[in-house]
Amino acid sequence: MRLLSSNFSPYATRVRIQIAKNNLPIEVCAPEPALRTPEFFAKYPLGKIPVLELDDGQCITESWVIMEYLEQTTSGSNLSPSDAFAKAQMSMLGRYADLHLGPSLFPMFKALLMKTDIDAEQEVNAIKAELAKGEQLLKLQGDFQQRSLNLGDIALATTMYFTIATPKIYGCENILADFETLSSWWAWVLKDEAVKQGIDEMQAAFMAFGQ
Ligand SMILES: N[C@@H](CCC(=O)N[C@@H](CS)C(=O)NCC(=O)O)C(=O)O
Repeated sequence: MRLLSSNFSPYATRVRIQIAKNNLPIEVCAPEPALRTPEFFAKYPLGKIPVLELDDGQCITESWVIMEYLEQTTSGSNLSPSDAFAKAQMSMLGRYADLHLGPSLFPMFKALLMKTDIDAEQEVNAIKAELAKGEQLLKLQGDFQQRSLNLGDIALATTMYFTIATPKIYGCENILADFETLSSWWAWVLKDEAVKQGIDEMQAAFMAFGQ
């Protein structure tokens, strides 16, 4: 199997973290054909990475779908609870990352990439409004320190990296400052070696972009 990936991508980084955690024999490579080419779209119709190519040439796209597939096909993995409610809680973290927190960051991230003007204060407030939801969601889920790290944590961690790093460039030193539960969750996930390594890879790619 091989994973079409980029260290800059929070979505691809989630899958690389899972690969590292389970020591999976998956080759990680750059998108090929190149992204945004007709050849890429012809082969991978959704046009995005990550893509997991199976040994028989079949492809799976969408990071969460890839992660669930790998979890189901990896014997002995414990990144997804077997209890249905615990699993729903895990998925809520993943959905929160992709449908709430991530989109709140897009305008600021896009302005950074395109070097266009933005009302940074307004955007920071929009991101904080979504962080407030995540803070409450995590609180209601009980003590994360009492359970093991799961796919939801991994998905949220890579989105959280950009949620912290992007506003910093616009002068917001610690966007998590007012969110006690999210701050301790962030410190907790970073204690995991594979998560830390994935975040470090993204950070290096993000820093290289700014130079
Ligand atoms: N919902 C998708 C999002 C994937 C995504 O947006 N990937 C970006 C890289 S971070 C991409 O491939 N963009 C296509 C492009 O840059 O043309 C997932 O979870 O996999």
